[in-house]
Amino acid sequence: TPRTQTYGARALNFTNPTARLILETIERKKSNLAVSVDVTKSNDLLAIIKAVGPYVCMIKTHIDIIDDFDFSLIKQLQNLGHEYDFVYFEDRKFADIGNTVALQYAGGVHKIASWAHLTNAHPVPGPSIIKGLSSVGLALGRGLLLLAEMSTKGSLAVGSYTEEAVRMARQHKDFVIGFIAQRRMDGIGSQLHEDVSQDDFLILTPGIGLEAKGDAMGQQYRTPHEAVFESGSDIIIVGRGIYGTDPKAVDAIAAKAERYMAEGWAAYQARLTH
Ligand code: S5P
Repeated sequence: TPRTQTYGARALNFTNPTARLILETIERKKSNLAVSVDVTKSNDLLAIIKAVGPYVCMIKTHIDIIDDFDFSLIKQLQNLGHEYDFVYFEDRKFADIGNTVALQYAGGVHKIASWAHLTNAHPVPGPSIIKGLSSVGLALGRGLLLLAEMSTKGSLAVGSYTEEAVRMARQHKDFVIGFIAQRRMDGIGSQLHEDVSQDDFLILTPGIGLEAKGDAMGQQYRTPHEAVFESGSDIIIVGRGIYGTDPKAVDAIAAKAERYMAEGWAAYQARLTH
């Protein structure tokens, strides 16, 4: 099963080029760490990416929180991506009808589809949201994650909602490459007599922290070991646990990234042999 396959071997389970690129990058860099850089100034964003670049397979952005956004920032982001060998995940959390999300994904100020390898969507509108986004992203080789679960206290993405999200993904495996979730989704949402044993989806897990248990706004943290070893997650997403409160403290930020990378990789290696 995917849980005990190496990342490199799992690249062959996918036809989507972004899924393959992510798995090959993880294998090459021996890092299943994605850093979520939720800062509001372009210069801080670039400085943090430079600091954590050597330790990540992926950088997750919220491009719409950048106060001084100018499209020239994208070229600089792409250069760093090439220099340090990681992919971009724009955490846009699309949630509208197909026609609207296609416009939001392709255009506006941020032109997400033109640079983000990966983005995500809430399954709440149903399969039409995948249709809309894939009409833009599929031909570009992009990938999509569905938010099957959330890390927050009282999340409504549970039970049959999560199961339906997995069913929607199974119908669109060319474009939907995985989930934002807190655990593996293997077998979840499968219909009677359906063989899903060969299904592979990437599980990206936010709400990861080694020190805090949560924040004042409902975020809940688990450790890399809990996510990757116990729950079978593939990629840990870490934000404030790495960049803390001072975006200028780049040495401390780099050291934290190295630590999370080591913890995430150790948990994966332990998983392979258990
Ligand atoms: O369920 C979720 C899904 C996401 S994508 N919970 C989350 O926290 N996220 C995102 O992960 C969130 O938008 C933020 O960018 C990041 C977590 O940041 P941290 O600082 O709490 O690690």
